Amino acid sequence: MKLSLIIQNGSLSGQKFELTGGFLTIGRSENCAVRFDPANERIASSQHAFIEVKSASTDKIVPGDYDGDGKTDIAVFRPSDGVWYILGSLSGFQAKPFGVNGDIPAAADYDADGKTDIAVWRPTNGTWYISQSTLGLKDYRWGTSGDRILTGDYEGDGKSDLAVFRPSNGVWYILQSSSSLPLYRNFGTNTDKPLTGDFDGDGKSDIAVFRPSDGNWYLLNSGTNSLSVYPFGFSSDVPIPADYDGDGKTDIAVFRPGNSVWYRLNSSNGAFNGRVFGQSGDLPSPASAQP
Ligand SMILES: [Ca+2]
Ligand SMILES: [Ca+2]
Ligand SMILES: [Ca+2]
Ligand SMILES: [Ca+2]
Repeated sequence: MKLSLIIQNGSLSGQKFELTGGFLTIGRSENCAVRFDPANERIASSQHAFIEVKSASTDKIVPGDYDGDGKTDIAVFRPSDGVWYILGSLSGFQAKPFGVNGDIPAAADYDADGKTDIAVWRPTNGTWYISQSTLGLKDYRWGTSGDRILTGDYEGDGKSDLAVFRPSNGVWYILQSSSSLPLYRNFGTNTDKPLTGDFDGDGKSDIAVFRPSDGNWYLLNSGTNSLSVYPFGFSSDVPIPADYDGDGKTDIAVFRPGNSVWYRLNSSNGAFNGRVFGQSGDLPSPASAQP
């Protein structure tokens, strides 16, 4: 929790103060004091200070190419009002109501027209609700409460498949879009972080997990059906796989919140890359970010 203070009037009007803990004194005569205790989420003030407290944003980052111009668009899903706010690189700003509070955003290209479709998965009934940009509305029940959704094109027909990972049994349940046939794979454990991406570059999404307990990435390459293991990252790292070097293969990458460094392993040449970007409390947002 962080305290954000904005002075509303007087000689300091418009000034902003941010506190993550401790004591702050405001004013020329130092007659206004605020104490903030984040552990107990308590705020106290003297001299009748007016306090504005902003809680952390609950928006979910949902980048995608919604307008199909080949550029990723900035977008968020706001659970509190069920609205998608999209800043299209071609189409500009739009706000589209789709989904309700509690839904998990599942934006992907389900009808293979090159545009990301607005979609949500509802844990309470295991149903996917998809607003396909060309083929229209579609809903389908796949998965159950407690599952983790992982959109991707696992059989390579260009359409994103409905896919969930069930932590309780370590099974991936994939509904292949081309044949409507299910594909089940036992891969991963309860405490793994399930991931997907095309790590071997064959045009099909690969099943993968990051295991915080040993810092290993376990990849099931779709091209050869073989296992690859890469030690990369600490238990507290956030896995952020994406194709950073642009060779068509997803690169292994993590964001380390403690020092705001993006670390990655380039798939093209195996080179290690570390770069500071962002600050404490930021959410990393590669184009492949999974909510
Ligand atoms: Ca775009
Ligand atoms: Ca597919
Ligand atoms: Ca692949
Ligand atoms: Ca790459």
